[in-house]
Amino acid sequence: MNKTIGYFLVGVPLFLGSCGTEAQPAEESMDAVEQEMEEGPDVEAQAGEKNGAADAPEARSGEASPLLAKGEKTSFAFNKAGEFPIHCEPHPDMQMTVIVEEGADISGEGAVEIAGFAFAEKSLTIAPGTVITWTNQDDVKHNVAFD
Ligand SMILES: [Cu+2]
Repeated sequence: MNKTIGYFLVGVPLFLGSCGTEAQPAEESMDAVEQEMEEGPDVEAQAGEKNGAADAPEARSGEASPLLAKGEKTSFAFNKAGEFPIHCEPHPDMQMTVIVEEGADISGEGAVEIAGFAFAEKSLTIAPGTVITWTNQDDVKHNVAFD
């Protein structure tokens, strides 16, 4: 009995010791795996959204959406840093500016309502790669045109 207990007592610290040293890297790698798994679906979701807005043309001067009836949407991808002045072709007084710069709070995707003969945002600062979707809420047709 004593030999068994002794062996057991000796064995436990060894076991704990080996377990302790191995457990931490294992947990770290598990965290890394979990983070990768967490990032995985997000990346896929973003890719999916981009695919969903894959039709979204690159925002650039001279580009313009079709006229949007009430409830219709249009999307543009902003991949390059810079300022993008926007207006509505039937109503040139309707204006806004999208500012694209690294580190902006808005990334991935953003939305702007068009209502009351105005873009809901006068100025919108977004990170490169963001897709902005405009939705017309007016009975009158509007569009999104780049100066
Ligand atoms: Cu308009």
